[in-house]
Amino acid sequence: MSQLKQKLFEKIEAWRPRTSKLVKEYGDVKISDVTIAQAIGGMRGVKCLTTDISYLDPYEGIRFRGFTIPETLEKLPKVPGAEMPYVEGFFYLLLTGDIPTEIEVEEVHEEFNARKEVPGYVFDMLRALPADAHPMSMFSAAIVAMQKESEFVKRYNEGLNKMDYWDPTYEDTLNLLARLPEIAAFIYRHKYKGGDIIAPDPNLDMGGNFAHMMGIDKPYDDLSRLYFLLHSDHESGNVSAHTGHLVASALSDAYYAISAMINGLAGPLHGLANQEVLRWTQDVFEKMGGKIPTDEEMKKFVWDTLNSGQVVPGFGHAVLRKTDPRYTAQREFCLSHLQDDPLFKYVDILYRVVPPVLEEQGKAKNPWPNVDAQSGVIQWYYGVREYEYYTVLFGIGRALGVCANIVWDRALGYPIERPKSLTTSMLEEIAGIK
Ligand code: HAX
Repeated sequence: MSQLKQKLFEKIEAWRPRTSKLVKEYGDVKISDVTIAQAIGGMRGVKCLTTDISYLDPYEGIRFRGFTIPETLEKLPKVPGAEMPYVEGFFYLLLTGDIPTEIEVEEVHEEFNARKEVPGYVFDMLRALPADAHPMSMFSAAIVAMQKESEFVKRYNEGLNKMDYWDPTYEDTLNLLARLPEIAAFIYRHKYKGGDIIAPDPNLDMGGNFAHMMGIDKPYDDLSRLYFLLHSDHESGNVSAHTGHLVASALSDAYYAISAMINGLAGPLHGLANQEVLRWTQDVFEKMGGKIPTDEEMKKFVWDTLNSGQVVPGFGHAVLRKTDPRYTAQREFCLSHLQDDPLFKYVDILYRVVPPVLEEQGKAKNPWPNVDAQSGVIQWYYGVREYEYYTVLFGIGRALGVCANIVWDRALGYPIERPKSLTTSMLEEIAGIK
């Protein structure tokens, strides 16, 4: 058993009694009431999921295993000569809850290296897809195509004890995570660079290797590390994380669950918002003839969007009630690497202009920028100008968090998810209308 798996096993053994005790002895304790507005309105704020991988405070933002983004960036071992930590070490943190040593990071790197070979049929299938297939549908299809490799399915069919479900789930998730960067880079180079594929370099860490396979020079490696880390997890209730958890709860394997997660991420109100931000910003850029708009001019573009019944992409959030610290972390990266970029200046103006406009409009509960407001602009700067590709990058990151969640879901024996529905008549009756 690898060091990581052994450590995880010890953590699982220690954790299981906590969950059993809560269910057996405190199962009747109420944590939430549900209103009619919540039942109709997307279950906003209903506390009915459990995860220990991350927690989202509305005013503070995300904590990964208890650590804020600045703490996470500061505490994790860094790639030599780089500003950002190893993605491998970050995954170790998500999975075990502990900050790894350099040696432990190296072991995760070795684990990924041993598992990273992408089956040839995945590339054949991607080549056979229509030229105008969206990169997210290509990514999802590539993942589900590998489902036949599932260790979980093999072991389940042999008669696996429920207590051991986590073990082949761990194997599936590590195999999958090891392959995602190469699949994603293949999609990019196949679709946009005439099929000029760059082979992986096993000596590089995950972020470094991804930048290498994309064919983009430093500091794109650091940007990739930051990007994967920031997008990894946002507790369980967002569409992508929840979809992954939900599908896996039926004991569908990690390939099915992560492919489904990617499909959820591909919605414009969720992960696709990063492409929408760039589309929107580029549109303003063209209308302005490349000139930097005044705050008043920008305000008009924002109002035009709102008045035509559309959302301003990159702003607002279902849980957050302040500027997303994932936005802030990317902004800091921009300030040190692309301060003078005209599109970055646009984003900066939007940061000043949009929140008061949304407040004035009075609909959005959170007028502040979210993770997607800044990310596309950085990709554009480093030459990734095909903005429909951006959500694939989000998907690599999100897979880290969802995979860690799925392993723990299986370890703690979380059951198949099945909330109860009511009819509209029943709600009317409860409300006393009838
Ligand atoms: N622009 C215009 N209107 C907005 C808005 C925005 N950025 N954000 C919220 N609103 C509107 C909502 O559409 C809603 O209008 P209706 O009452 O007419 O339906 C109203 O304000 C109340 O919404 P809310 O309670 O504040 O927000 P929700 O929890 O319903 O939705 C969203 C959260 C993120 C989907 C929303 O803020 C939005 O559409 N933002 C723009 C798209 C975006 O940036 N998505 C990415 C979010 C981060 C993420 O998940 N990344 O993956």
